Amino acid sequence: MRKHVTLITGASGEIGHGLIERLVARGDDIVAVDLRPLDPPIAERCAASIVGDILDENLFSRLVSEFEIHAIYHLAALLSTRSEYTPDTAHRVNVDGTLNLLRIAHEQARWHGQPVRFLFPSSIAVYGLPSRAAKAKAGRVSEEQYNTPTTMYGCNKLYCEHVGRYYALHFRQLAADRAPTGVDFRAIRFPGLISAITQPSGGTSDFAPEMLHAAAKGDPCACFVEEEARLPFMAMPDAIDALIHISMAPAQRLTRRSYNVGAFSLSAGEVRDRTLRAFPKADISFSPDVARANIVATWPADVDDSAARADWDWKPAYDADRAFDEYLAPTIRDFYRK
Ligand code: NAD
Ligand code: AKB
Repeated sequence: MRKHVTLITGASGEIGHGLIERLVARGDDIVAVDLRPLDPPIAERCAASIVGDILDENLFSRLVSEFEIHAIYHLAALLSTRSEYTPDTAHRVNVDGTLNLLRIAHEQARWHGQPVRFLFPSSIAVYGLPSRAAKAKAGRVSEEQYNTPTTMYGCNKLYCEHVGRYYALHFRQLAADRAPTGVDFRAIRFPGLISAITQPSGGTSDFAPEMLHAAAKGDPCACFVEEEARLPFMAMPDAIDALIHISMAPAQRLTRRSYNVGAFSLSAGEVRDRTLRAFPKADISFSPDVARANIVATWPADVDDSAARADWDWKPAYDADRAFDEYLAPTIRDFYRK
């Protein structure tokens, strides 16, 4: 008998860290895959922790000979700034990699006869607001608006949302022996995430966590966007909650395959002010990188997450005050004190 497992790709990243702990705590057996090894204390809690590339099909053939996969959290990706520097590689990892995982989900569902839940972290990068004026006017953007991304990462995420929906509903639609595809694809469009215990790299919403982590370490920070640049953000525990919540929602309640989730919206200046309140000696200046700031200008200031609230009872635990006062400031302070 092969062991029933939940597969997590990109497991060594910021979301993977916290997600593994939460899933192990509720009794899931985890198989983790990442190019980078997991921290040993986390790896020890997994059924298997594999250092490998999601583009390596042999890796997955070996894996399915040993494990039966019932859910996939497909986190592996190159984030937005890194993707702009290597767009071809980004397309391979973000799109071809996702196709590999969707194919595995379909094959596994056919093997064991049950749907495979496929959780996909999409992003506010799927939006492309045409100007700063349009962004200011748009306010909270709903899922169907401004689906005109201006980054390779945003294009990759939007396409993968579509191809995920295709795998769930239409894959093999002309086959004579057509059966349900078995791929239960669910995507969340995350805002910029802020973790107290990991630091991001390669993203464009990174300016907010960079400020906080630099302040806690006593390092200076030159913010790469202008003070007025505004994005939606979310504390990492809420992001993990959102993934677990949507994974457990009854399929018949879901009215769409991709959902916005919101928590709070802050300008870079407001992040600086909150950081200074927690770390009064912080040395934060603004030195905008025009190209990166222009990417932020195409992402919405806030999102309309009413569908997630109605369909699977989404409600963030952390607004801006709670996120900074009860999670970020005290946890980051403790983290760097150790
Ligand atoms: P991260 O960069 O910390 O983690 C991504 C992980 O993927 C890394 O550990 C990396 O080594 C791994 N990876 C990259 N290419 C790989 C490959 N070819 N094979 C195997 N592993 C590979 O990012 P994160 O913040 O943990 O994000 C996880 C997911 O959530 C990503 O898909 C990201 O697009 C999405 N997301 C993140 C945010 C955010 O603000 N952090 C916001 C929206 C969406
Ligand atoms: C990035 O900036 O690339 C990510 C995201 C918002 O998807 N943090």
